[in-house]
Amino acid sequence: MDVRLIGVPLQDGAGRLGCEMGPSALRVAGLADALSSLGHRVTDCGNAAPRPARPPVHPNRAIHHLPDIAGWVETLSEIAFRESENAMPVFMGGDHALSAGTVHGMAARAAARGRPLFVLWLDAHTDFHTLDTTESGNLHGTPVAYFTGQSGFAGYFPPVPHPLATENLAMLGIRSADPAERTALNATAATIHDMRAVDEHGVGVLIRAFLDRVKAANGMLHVSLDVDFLDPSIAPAVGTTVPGGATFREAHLVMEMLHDSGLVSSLDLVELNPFLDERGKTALLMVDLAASLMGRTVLDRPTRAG
Ligand code: 4U7
Ligand code: MN
Ligand code: MN
Ligand code: MN
Repeated sequence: MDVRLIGVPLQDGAGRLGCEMGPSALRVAGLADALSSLGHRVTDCGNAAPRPARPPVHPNRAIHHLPDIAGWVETLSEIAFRESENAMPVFMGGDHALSAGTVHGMAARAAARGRPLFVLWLDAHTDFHTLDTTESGNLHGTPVAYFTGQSGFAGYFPPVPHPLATENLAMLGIRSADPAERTALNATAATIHDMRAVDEHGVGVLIRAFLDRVKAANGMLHVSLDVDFLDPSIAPAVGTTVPGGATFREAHLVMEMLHDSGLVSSLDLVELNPFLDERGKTALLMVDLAASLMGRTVLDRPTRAG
């Protein structure tokens, strides 16, 4: 497969600095080599740069960096559309606000192919705030509301001609949702598998049911992996840790099943904050997970000294 790595040095959507270094850390951790050793043709396209900021100021005074992030959304949507024509784009974040742009662009790609887009959201959080409901004002908490076409973004972010149908959205790993997000999500058809569902059924059962639906619909699948999907004990390099996350094997099993499905058309690796890492362990884990998604099996995983 042709894989295009796109660095997104975006950190303004998160509450603390450091995600800007995420693309570098993923490169240093060997992402390109890990994927090419699996037989893929990998091109590192370098880092994306945002459009100039869009002017409007929002009445919610808590919001940070709205015009700058709107510029990123515009440019990332175009890049996702372009790079997905004949290849699989892998976005190396950067904070999760970037997914507002990548999913927007992949929705345009799916529409151009006449196929439905599905999104698998692997995260501790639902990221379903609108510009009106966010209290932290950190826009990495808003991409899902944006790309599913919830109201309140018009005039601030680019228009959404192809909103993701919420029945095509599955979230896994959830263990933190603010009241406004819960209320809004409960009114949608999205599938929300929180950690309690993972405990009760196991990730395999949950993921298989979703993949069966994607396959039956001849869908394209975008996967968005937030570092905080993982338990903080194995993935400390994130500003928004929440205890009780996915284990090493749960996360790998998700990736392995995604690979077997052959359905994944694009991937975000987001929220890595190398400043908070312990000797690169989170960056290396993210690379290993990407490799599992791209075909590495348990038996060919390299052993690394602790
Ligand atoms: B991430 C939060 F209040 N909901 O809005 C908010 F809990 O991309 C967290 O998933 C958002 O890491 C987390 O700030 C965004 C908070
Ligand atoms: Mn997130
Ligand atoms: Mn999160
Ligand atoms: Mn975060």
